[in-house]
Amino acid sequence: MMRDAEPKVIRLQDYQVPNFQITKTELHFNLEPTETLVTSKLQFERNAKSENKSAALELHGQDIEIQSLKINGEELTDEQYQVNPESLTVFSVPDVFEFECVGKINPQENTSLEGLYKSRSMFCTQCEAEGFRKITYYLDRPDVMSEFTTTVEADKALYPILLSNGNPIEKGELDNNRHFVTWHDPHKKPAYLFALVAGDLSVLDDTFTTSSGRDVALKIFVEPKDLDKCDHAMTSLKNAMKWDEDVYGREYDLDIFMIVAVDDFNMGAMENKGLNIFNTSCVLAKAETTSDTGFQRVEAVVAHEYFHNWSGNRVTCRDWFQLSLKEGFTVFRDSEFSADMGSRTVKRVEDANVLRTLQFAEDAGPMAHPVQPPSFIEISNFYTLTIYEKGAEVVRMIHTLLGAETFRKGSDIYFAENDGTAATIDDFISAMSKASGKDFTQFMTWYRQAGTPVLNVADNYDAENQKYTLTFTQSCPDTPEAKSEDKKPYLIPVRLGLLGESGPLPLEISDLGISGVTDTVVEITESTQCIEFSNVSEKPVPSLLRSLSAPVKLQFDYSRDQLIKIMSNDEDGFNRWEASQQLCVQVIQELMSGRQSEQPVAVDPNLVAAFDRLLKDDNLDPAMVANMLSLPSESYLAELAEEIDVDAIHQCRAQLKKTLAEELCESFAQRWQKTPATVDYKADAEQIGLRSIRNMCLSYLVASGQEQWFGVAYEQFSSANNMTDQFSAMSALVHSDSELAESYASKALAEFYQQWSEEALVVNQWFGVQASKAHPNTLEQVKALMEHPAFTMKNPNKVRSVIGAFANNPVCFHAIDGSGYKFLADQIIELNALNPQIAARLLTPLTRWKKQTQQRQALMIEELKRIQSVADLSKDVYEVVSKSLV
Ligand code: 0A1
Ligand code: ZN
Repeated sequence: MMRDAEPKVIRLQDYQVPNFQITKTELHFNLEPTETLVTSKLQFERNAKSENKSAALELHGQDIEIQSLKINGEELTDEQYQVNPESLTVFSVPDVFEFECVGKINPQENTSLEGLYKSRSMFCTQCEAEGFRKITYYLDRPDVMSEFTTTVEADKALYPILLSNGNPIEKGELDNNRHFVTWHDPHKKPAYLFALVAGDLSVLDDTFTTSSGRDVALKIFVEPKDLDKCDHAMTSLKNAMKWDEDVYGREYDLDIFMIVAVDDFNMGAMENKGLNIFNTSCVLAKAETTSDTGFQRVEAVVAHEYFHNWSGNRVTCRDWFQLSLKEGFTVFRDSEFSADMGSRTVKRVEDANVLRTLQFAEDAGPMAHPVQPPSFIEISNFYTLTIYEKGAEVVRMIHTLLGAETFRKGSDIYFAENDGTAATIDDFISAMSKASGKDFTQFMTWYRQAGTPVLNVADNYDAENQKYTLTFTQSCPDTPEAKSEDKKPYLIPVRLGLLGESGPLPLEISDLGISGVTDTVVEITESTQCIEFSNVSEKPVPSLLRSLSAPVKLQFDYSRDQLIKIMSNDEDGFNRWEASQQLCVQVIQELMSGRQSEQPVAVDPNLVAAFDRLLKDDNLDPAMVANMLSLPSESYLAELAEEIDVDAIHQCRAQLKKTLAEELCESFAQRWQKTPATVDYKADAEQIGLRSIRNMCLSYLVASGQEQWFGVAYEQFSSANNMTDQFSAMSALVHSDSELAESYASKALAEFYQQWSEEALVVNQWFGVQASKAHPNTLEQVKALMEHPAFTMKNPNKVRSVIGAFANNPVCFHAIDGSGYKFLADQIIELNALNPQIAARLLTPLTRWKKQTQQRQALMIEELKRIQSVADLSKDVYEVVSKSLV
């Protein structure tokens, strides 16, 4: 059965200021797992800016059992109000009044993980974007900002720790072994930044002295068993606090900053004022249980949430169409922080990989939307790679165009002008424009138009006049909201240089007044535009879009020789990596055409030779060598294809890996041997680089199929003193397609589980590696894993590591009998009832049917329709399914 009423579309153009403001919010929680009583006392005032001076009071609220409602102390009678499934209307109210509500909610049964819910033995909250309305009736919109005072009352033995935002102002004992703590947050905030935690938690304590000399208490709360995994998060937090003072002049503004780790969480973490709540996967780390990527993720997420204290909390968003105002800017901030803490080029490569495989695919799919979306049905569906990563790229372009100093001036103006308010993307741009005098009119296209622009470049060398010309042509493909021909040209900053025979050539662009440099940024603003370089003494190789200076698809017809030249000589480390990737893409595509025409081709020996030189290069940062040796992922190759042949991509990529492994076996072995295993684990750039090159070599050596290397990998697996080395070795064995490797792999998998069965996050990794194996038996294996005692559909991390990993395992998910699609659809239908946010997110791979072969398209559409026909489809799933079937 289809749902009877179509959910409402919310539009930016319909924005209206709120009719009321809430000056003070006083909350009292009486915590009980199935019957929590929430009493709220709200001081309302009509909003002077609202045009409707006699508007009724309309509050958001969901799944709340009303016990009592009062205005100015008088109980409301039934005729005075009306309750709907998602709102409460009080028909007639004065201009200034106190509203009191007592409501009953059931945290135990709240499996959506929005609002107040239980995670294992603890109570916690998630209010962004619209979860607060599941706690109490409220104006749950970010432009209603209020001062909160919160009293949490609970059983003292079960919940000795009671937390909320701000500073603790009172605590005490109560009858029946209960106790309470009252918290006051002096900073006005929207309800989405509210948080509450209650549990039996251990704490890691530290302090930070701010630049103006104030001491801030830092606390990380975790379950007692995890107390030994908090040090890295604490160090990251202190580094982030210092960095935000140094780079942005932003000081922390409360006496206490708290982080709590919870096991059941829909996203990575949440920036609630003074009380950040984290998915355990983004806060816990120790050498034995956490890989290098895990350590880096903790550092990045801790910093991200901390940075939100200014970009998000002090200055928040007027409405959810401004989401990228806080998210894009904060991702840009955290990625610069990570670059400063580790290796800048490596960080840029990692970010570019995410952007180009995942965000570009989103921009080409049915849910494509601008960085500022014009409409949505369910805002939870818009916490996307476009809002976060593309939004960060847009801020990065502003930084590139303005330069660090002017950008900082702009950010100071932005914070000063908007402090304590709910702002818009236009406010941010206006501050940047004031700081620089730059006109951002054309630049706004980045916020308003969806789709990844294509930047085609052609060159011409006029030897006689020593002139070199680059012709740039830009276009943007069709997306759901607009046709290609109706799209406006972007302002694209292109960082570039020219390579000559013996090094970088000096750049002279007289039209732009550029001379004497070897690296510059040109602004492409027209659909077609030429840049002319003078005094160019030889035909150069252009190094374009250095550091990925704009989130576009660059097309330039590079020869392999030119790519090899950039790969070994460019000043820009990012473009050296990029050239290695393009070279591999060309070779894999050549193998694929050979496969299609049934005329097998051999791997280009030039690539083999280039990889050999890389392996022998001792001057290059080992982490970069590892990145350059890392073949483009199957999903990136799929993103580049017009029609996706998952099997051809998988096989040709594997063939290239095997060929490189066989032909360069000796070089891989030498590099592996001469790179020492790290002894005292540190998650710093140097050690991470060493482990990555060593494990990259090992993965090739295992891919060579020679049994001796299976033994070596198994030995590394058993003797490793850190998770990076242990897991890389096991993963290489699991992903080997050699039958001989199977016994090593299954032994490792069994021992791994034995060793780590008590560590939930490690077990998730164990789930994930098995669900991502390209093997005909994987679906059966995944079904078996779902019966494993450690698996539960109620925990998002488990769901992601088994079902999510499978849905992103291209060959198995796209099995030609449709079994992968059917399996995923079944899980979505189950999750739709349990946790709509996770259901909608997990659905993504099924919605990307347009580029699949016809046979697969039909099977995918059939499953999407089956999901669409489910009764009680959540708004979340409804929006994604219906948009993907247009
Ligand atoms: N604002 C958080 C992410 C977040 C968003 C939504 C959530 O629930 C729907 C939870 C967390 C961040 O950017 O880190
Ligand atoms: Zn964020």
